[in-house]
Amino acid sequence: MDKNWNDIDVFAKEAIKEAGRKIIDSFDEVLKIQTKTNVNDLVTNMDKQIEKFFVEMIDKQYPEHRVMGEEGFGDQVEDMKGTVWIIDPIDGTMNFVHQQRNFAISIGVFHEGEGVLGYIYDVVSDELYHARKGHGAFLNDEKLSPLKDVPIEEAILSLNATWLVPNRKVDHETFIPLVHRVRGTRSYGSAAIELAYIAAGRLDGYITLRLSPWDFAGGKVLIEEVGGVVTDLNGEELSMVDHSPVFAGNPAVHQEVLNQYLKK
Ligand code: 2AM
Ligand code: CA
Ligand code: CA
Ligand code: CA
Repeated sequence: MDKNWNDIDVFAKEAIKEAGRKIIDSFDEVLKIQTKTNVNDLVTNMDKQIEKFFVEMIDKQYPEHRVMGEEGFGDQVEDMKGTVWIIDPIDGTMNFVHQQRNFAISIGVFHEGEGVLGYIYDVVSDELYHARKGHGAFLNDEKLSPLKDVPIEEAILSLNATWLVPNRKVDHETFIPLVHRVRGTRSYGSAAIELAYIAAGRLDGYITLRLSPWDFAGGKVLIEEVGGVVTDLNGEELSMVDHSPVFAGNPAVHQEVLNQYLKK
């Protein structure tokens, strides 16, 4: 191993906590809000400022690493060679703007295509989910347990209502029988938080139709470290350089839902 992953882990956690303080401090200031792909796809000056903060910190400390960030201040990353930081500075921007809660910083650090470090920081709850491949996953200082098998009837499924009404991504009837069968459904509006909740056993499945690598990179490392599964809707491995539908869950729920509802 040519890298000191422990040092990188300590550095990442310090940077994430500092970024969290910057976000909390910004609550007193007026946000500049712009739209991206559509009127409901929001971005603020804080999304940009926090991404720039990470890019500058990483460039200084680890100039040989590359950074893929949602807001485009990092590198143009088209392959996963070497060490790549995949960063969403604020995941759940709509929640950040409207609620000042239920948003997170999400970071995955990959080496030669393999997820090594994963972080999701729910800033307002001060919950830092962190994992290092082969060394366990944690919520703050508490070690997360391997995910237990849950029957579909007792599963809590995270699914946005968007996918149950006519939409451009999927036949809106697809998930109705599954929604009827599970114990309950939830939607938190932050992919990173939903993935962190899977890792913590607070949710048993999460289905969404279009995410980018910065939405799921940190969560994938976390979930895999507790024995969960993160794939596309066909059960195939996710690309770390392309957007994709995402289905994450504990292993039993993931397999059953794939076999009975998705792989048809
Ligand atoms: P974001 O807040 O970082 O943009 C909202 O249901 C979740 O989907 C959030 O995690 C959000 O991330 C993500 N998402 C991905 N692509 C999106 C888009 N084009 N518009 C809004 N949210 C998007
Ligand atoms: Ca966004
Ligand atoms: Ca996001
Ligand atoms: Ca974002």
